[in-house]
Amino acid sequence: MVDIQADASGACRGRPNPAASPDRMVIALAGNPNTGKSTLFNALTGLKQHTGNWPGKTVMKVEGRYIFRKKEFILVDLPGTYSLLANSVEEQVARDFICFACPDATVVVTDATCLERNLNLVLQVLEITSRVVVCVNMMDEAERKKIRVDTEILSKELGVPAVAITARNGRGFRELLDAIHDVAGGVITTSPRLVLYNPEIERMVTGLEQKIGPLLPERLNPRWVALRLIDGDHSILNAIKCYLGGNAEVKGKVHASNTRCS
Ligand SMILES: Nc1nc2c(ncn2[C@@H]2O[C@H](COP(=O)(O)OP(=O)(O)OP(=O)(O)O)[C@@H](O)[C@H]2O)c(=O)[nH]1
Ligand SMILES: [Mg+2]
Repeated sequence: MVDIQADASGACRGRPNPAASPDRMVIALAGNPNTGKSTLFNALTGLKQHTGNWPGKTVMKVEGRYIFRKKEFILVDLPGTYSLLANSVEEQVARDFICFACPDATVVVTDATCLERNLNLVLQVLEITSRVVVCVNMMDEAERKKIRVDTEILSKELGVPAVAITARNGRGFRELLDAIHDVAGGVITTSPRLVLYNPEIERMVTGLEQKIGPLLPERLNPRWVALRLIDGDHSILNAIKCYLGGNAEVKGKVHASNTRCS
């Protein structure tokens, strides 16, 4: 089993994930608790991650693999979270993996029966990375409740592929695997919908983004880091320090830029 660590030193300094190669993609499975991530993970990898009908079953990330179109995909089942603001261990594990381990794609698993609530996390992930596939799970339940989900419109609105599945019986898997393959391999170029904040915040973001952009690794989104700093999320400074291999100079410069801006 390939060991993928979100904290693999230097993993994100403009270099792809060390576990990745042209024939091996690293895919993160994110989503709200109880949306069926582990059920999907088990179905694709043949492993037996614990699943059950209560939130918070997956606490740490777990890795498995599957082969599709002669390529190896390392699938990482992340803990369920409602946000990526690092307010809990689960949120921090999920955030750090998506931000710093440089997955080739992140699949956000949502529950078709309460899609609106799930989209909050989708928008947060889209602020971090453009390599996203939105997976609309529990279609069997949605149909039972006479809920219709138009994945074509959803995909257009979000700017990334959206695929409807039922993880329990494998419905929609082929389309999902195609979408993951295409996004991870860069066959599809996405244009994720970004949340725009009020003009004052946008001005601050632009200023900060310009200052910290050159200091950050290529695949770490400066807009997202700027938003977190404006939000007063100091854990991001520690995460940057940690994942940039303890580069105190970078941390100091980012910190100074943030202080000047605020
Ligand atoms: N009806 C239906 N139930 C599903 C489907 N997928 C998963 N479930 C059920 O939903 C519950 C939660 O599934 P999990 O796979 O454990 O969810 P999870 O997202 O990994 O949960 P956390 O680890 O807590 O974040 C389980 O009872 C699953 O059997 C589906 O497509 N349809
Ligand atoms: Mg789980």
